[in-house]
Amino acid sequence: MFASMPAAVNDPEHGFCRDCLAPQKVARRRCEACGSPRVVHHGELYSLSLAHIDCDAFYAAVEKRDRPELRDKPVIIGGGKRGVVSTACYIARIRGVRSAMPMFKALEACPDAIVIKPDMEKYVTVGRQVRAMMQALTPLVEPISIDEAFLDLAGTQKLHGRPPALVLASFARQVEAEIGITVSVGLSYCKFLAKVASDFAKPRGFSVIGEAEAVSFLAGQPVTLIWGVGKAFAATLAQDGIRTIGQLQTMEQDELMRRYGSMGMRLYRLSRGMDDRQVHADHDAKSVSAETTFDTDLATFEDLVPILRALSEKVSARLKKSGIAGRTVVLKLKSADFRIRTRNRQLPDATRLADRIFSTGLDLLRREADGTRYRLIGIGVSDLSDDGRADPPDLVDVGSRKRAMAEGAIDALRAKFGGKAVETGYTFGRGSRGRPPRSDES
Ligand code: TTP
Ligand code: MG
Ligand code: MG
Repeated sequence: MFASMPAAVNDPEHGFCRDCLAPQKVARRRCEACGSPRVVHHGELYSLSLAHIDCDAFYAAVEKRDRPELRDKPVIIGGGKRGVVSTACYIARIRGVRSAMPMFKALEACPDAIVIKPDMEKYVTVGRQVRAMMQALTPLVEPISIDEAFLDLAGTQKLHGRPPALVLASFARQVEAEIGITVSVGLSYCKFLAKVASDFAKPRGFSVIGEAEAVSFLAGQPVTLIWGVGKAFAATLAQDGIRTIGQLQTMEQDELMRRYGSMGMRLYRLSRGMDDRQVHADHDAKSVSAETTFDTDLATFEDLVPILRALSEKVSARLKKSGIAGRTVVLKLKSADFRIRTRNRQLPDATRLADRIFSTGLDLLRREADGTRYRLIGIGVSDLSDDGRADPPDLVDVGSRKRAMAEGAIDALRAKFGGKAVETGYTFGRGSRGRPPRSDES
């Protein structure tokens, strides 16, 4: 039926129902066929093909699926050593609970919440199932994190017999029916706005941002909507009197670049809805790491620490250079008898900071420094993503923000004077014992 739709369906009257998928001939609030209020109308509905899909309250949704008695209760996933909220269901969010909030604060806001410790293995499995379903729609699926991905559906209409918008709505229904969690879909012409759109009407959302309204839509939005504009950068912009994307739209490219360097270019382009980044399928590097083999085996924690520090800095430098960040820190050790040990830990947020990579690696190393003689150590991060949301100011660990700022300053000095200009306590004067003589990196 849909394959025979005329190509020029960029007609605001056209739409469909997200519940029964029936086409809508006129713009009404309820579906002509089933009466559902979940109808979508948009002038570019059948010409847009770049989507971002993100699962709603992902960890909490998986737990609710497995414990239906929790369906109408406020549920928080989190706890553990750091005592922060990983995620909260939408009922708990209405009461003020947010990701990364210290647990005691979350429970102040919502004392009757049910707190569940994360079961990462389960979430990874569900994340993979959702991803496999996405890959059945198009080979161009670019995962961004455990619960979200970009999809490029251009040219798939013939295969599916219907335009991308309908394929996506049908996908959302299928995930609900087969996996038992919900997703939100953003449909646009570029990655930036597809992601903005998927975030716009959560949960169970389906938002469309077309080329026609991109600039006017963006004009009224805060600068923090732009990829890479976190709290700190937003504060810098606010000092310069810039709060909305509309203000950026009135500024010249030269001025933005003069003021904010490479970020200025991003502000210039994204504020105008210009984003030509392609969707890359998932076969690129899955992790960034560095490792080194020693001349003679090392067994003590003290000997291994400075090497770990140097390697963490190497990994961090590469992440920063590529504009990516990783959420899982992986420590690798090879013992004198060639047995490989890998230990990993997931962080609450992706990082690209040497300090975070190192301190997490250090925690992991402590347990492995048990007298075993090692011939190799490596550190890396996986679960890679764009660095836009990496390293937010840490609510619990007030020191970490200062360290992040210090690391930014060190990076700037290194950029100016070369890599060796600044050395931190651990790598400085590491002497002759902690020598990484050969550096065989992966
Ligand atoms: P998100 O997609 O950012 O959040 P969410 O799926 O919980 O909620 P939303 O409906 O707004 O998309 O993150 C996916 C999962 O990653 C989330 O369920 C838990 C985990 N996570 C953390 O552990 N810590 C964090 O600070 C955030 C933001 C997410
Ligand atoms: Mg999500
Ligand atoms: Mg997500």
